[in-house]
Amino acid sequence: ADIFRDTIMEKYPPKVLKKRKKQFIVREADPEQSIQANVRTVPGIITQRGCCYAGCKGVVLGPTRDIINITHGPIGCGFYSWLTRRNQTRPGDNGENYMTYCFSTDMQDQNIVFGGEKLLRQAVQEAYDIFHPKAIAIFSTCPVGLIGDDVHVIAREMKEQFGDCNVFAFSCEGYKGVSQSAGHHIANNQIFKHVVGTSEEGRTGRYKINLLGEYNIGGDAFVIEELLEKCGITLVSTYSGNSSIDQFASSHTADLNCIMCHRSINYVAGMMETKYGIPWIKVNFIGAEATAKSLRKIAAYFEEPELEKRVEEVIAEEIVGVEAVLEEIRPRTEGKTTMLFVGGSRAHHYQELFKELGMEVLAAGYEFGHRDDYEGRRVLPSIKVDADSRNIEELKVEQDTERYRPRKDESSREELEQQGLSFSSYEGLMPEMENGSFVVDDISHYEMERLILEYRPDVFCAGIKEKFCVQKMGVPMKQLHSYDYGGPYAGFAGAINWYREIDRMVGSKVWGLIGAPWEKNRTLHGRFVATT
Ligand code: CFM
Ligand code: HCA
Repeated sequence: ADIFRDTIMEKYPPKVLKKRKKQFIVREADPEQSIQANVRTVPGIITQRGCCYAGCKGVVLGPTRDIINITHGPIGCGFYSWLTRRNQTRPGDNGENYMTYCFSTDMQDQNIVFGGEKLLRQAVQEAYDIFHPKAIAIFSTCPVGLIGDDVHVIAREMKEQFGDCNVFAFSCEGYKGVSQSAGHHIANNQIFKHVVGTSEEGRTGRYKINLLGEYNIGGDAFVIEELLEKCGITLVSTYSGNSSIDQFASSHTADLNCIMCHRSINYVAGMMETKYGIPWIKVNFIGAEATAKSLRKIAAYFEEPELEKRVEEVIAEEIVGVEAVLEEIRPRTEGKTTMLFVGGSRAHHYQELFKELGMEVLAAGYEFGHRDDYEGRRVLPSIKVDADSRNIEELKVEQDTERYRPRKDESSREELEQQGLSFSSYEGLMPEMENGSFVVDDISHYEMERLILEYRPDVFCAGIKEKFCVQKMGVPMKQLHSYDYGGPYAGFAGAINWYREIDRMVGSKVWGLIGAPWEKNRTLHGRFVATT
């Protein structure tokens, strides 16, 4: 593996080679092994990354149904981010759902020259007049930051003027930061500042949790909602799959935060703990085993035998179906191989599902994960803050004088830790990976092609930009962002869907038949003759 890696790296100029080597590593037994991440992509390399605006507007805020999201900028950004992420929702009680709309200020050249503030005010007013929504959010695209429109002042003034509509803005210009990841942080900050804690009317129940970092792609959140309900656990809010602004507003009334996607949402969890005293734990509902483990963690936290009993009953009930399907499928998938390159958490979470199928992960990596997503949160103090991350505001959060209420005192927290429930912790992707496998940050198309040619995995997992390149190489490709047209894959029901899907994909004969006809049988022959 080391030699092969060097042959890939060999093609790079020395400076690029030096940088890529730190981001393209062969997994070793060393628990301290480190990787470089969350740094700028080398210009000219074909990356899969997206921009800060995508992370803020598309990812974190996109799935919330009843906030009108206005893209302030030229029409392309708004249009491109319109319904591309398969984040599903149910219309709320009042039927409000703006997700099917695309709101944009449609900035033109003259607005770039003379300023776009007037245009933005008009758009916010128009949205308010037509829809009377509970909230309007403004998202800045690249030119807004360059020309200096003050979106925050406009938001504040219009909020005051309306009186019954929360208006807030995001300085999430595409270029801010090295990837989508910057946009997650900015989204977390503004939701925390302008929405969390603005309503005390949350859902009531004995076991109240928030689910953070679950975006309901392909209906995943629906499956988890159902499962939690079956266990008698009350979901106060989800950030942000199938969510509404009222859920965020009252999310500080929950007693536990459960983090699915650590990368995109850990900031809100940290801030809620400081301000309101809500602890957080890492969960993962991708994989049947992982789902059972996550439910047990939640039950352990509440320390109520009644809940623990109910959770065990639900697991026992659900696992029967899972095991029956695995028994049928696993003989066909056992020993097959895969590679996963996705965002900032799925390249880790989906390894659970492959393990259940007896498949081997040859290579994995994130587009924009940070070192803590690879190596675990223990490395946080050693992460260097560079110019790109310094760019993004760190909110100074303090205990709420009235509403701070530690949900667990020190001694019961310690006791739970001793029993194996760890708080505020995430181990990352790397411990999951076998020695000799590859961990690659911000993989390029060139590196991806070399890996595929050398190892020919039985299925390759990534996004739309890789999809057709991979399929043309005769390798089945599963999109782990949109799930292609499939899903849900979360929870027990989702795991069953996944097993069936992967079984079909690795068993299909069609991929062996796609050699181009001219590769076998050349019909045209030619000779290049130089002319003077
Ligand atoms: Fe979290 Fe996500 Fe992901 Fe992500 Fe994304 Fe996504 Fe993703 Mo695409 S929030 S980091 S920014 S799990 S949109 S739902 S699939 S890259 S791995
Ligand atoms: C984004 C969204 C994306 C893109 C997916 C892909 C998603 O990063 O802006 O490249 O296939 O999940 O929809 O990650």
